[in-house]
Amino acid sequence: MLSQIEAVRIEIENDLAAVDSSAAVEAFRLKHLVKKGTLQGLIDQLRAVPKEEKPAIGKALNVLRSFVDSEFERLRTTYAQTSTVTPIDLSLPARGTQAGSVHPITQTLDRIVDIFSSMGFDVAEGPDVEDDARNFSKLNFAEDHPARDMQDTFFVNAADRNDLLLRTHTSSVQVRVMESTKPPIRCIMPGRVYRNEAVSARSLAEFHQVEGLYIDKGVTMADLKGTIMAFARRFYDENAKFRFRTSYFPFTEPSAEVDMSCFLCHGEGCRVCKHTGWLEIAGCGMVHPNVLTACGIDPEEYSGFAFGFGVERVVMMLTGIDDIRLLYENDLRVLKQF
Ligand code: 2U9
Repeated sequence: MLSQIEAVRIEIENDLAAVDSSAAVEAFRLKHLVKKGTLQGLIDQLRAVPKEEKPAIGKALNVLRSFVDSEFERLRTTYAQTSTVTPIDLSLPARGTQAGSVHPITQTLDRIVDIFSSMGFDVAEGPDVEDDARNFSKLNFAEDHPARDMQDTFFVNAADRNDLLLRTHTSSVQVRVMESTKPPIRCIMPGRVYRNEAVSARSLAEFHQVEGLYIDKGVTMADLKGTIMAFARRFYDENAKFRFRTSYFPFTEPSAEVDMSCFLCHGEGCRVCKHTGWLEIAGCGMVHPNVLTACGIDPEEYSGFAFGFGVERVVMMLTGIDDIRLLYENDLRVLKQF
C-alpha cells in the first residue's frame, strides 16, 4: 500500500505542477479531493490493511493529505485572484456616446450674431452689475420712472455705494460703447438681463436680449427699417412683410414696435401668431438726443437708431414652446429636440 500511496503522491505532484488556471484548479479538485476522488479511494483501503501496518500507512496518508490540502489551498487562492478580472472582449462593438448639444438659446444667439456680423455690426459685452447712470439716467429715464422701482429692478447691496443694480436691459453696454467710441458706431449687444418679475409661463426674472445701435452722420429712420427688415428676412422668412407701429421708449424718439407677417402661416392665422397673422419681433427707434448728449455724442452732428428684442421670445416663436420655463428646466426630453 505504501508504494501505491507513493504512486498517487507522484501523480498528484505532476497534476499540481500542471495547474495554470482557475479551471485547472477545479479539475484537480474533482479528480483528487471529492468523495470518489483519488485520496478518498486510498483512505477507504485503510480499513483492509492489517492492524500492525495501519500506523505507518495511516501516517503516510496523513502526510499526503495535509500536503495536498495546503498545495490545493495555495493554488486556489492564486487563481481565485486572477479570475475576478473579467476578460475584456475586444471584438465587442463600442458603447454609444451620449453627445451633448448647444442650448436652444445659445444656438439662437449664435445665429443672430452671425447675421448682424455679416451686416457689419460689432459685438460688445459689458458687466451684469451696472450703475444707475448707465442703466437709467443716461438713457433718459426720469428720476421717478417706474422701472427704477424696487418692484421692477434688482438693486445690489454694496458697502461703499448705493447705485448698483443688475442691468434691466443691455442698453447699458451701448452707453459704455458710446462713452468710449467716436462714431461711426455699429454694434449689437447680446446678453443676460434681470427684472424683478414673478416667474410665469410668459416671463422670467432673468432672460436674454439682443440690442443694436447704429450711430453716424445722417442716419435716418429709413436705415432703421432697412436694417431690421434685412435681418428678419434672413433670420425668419425671406418673404416676410412688416409693419412699424408707433410706440414709446424713454431712450428713443420716435419709437416703434415692429410686426412681421407670421413665418408659419404667412398671414393666414395660426397657433404661433395667435390667429392674428402677425408676430411682434422688436422694439426700435431713433436714439433720443438726450441719450446722445449724456454719452458724449453731439446730436447736432450725429444721429442713430437702436433696436432690441428678447431672445427667449424668439426661441418660443420658432419652436412653438408655450411655457418659457421649459427653456431653463434642463429636462433632456425638451433639450434633445434641438
Ligand atoms: C441706447 C439707446 C437706445 C434699444 C431699444 C428696444 C427699443 C426694445 C425691448 C424689446 C423686448 C427689450 O427684451 S425686451 O424687453 N427693447 O423694445 N430697445 S429700442 O434702444 C437703445 C439702446 C441703447 C444707447
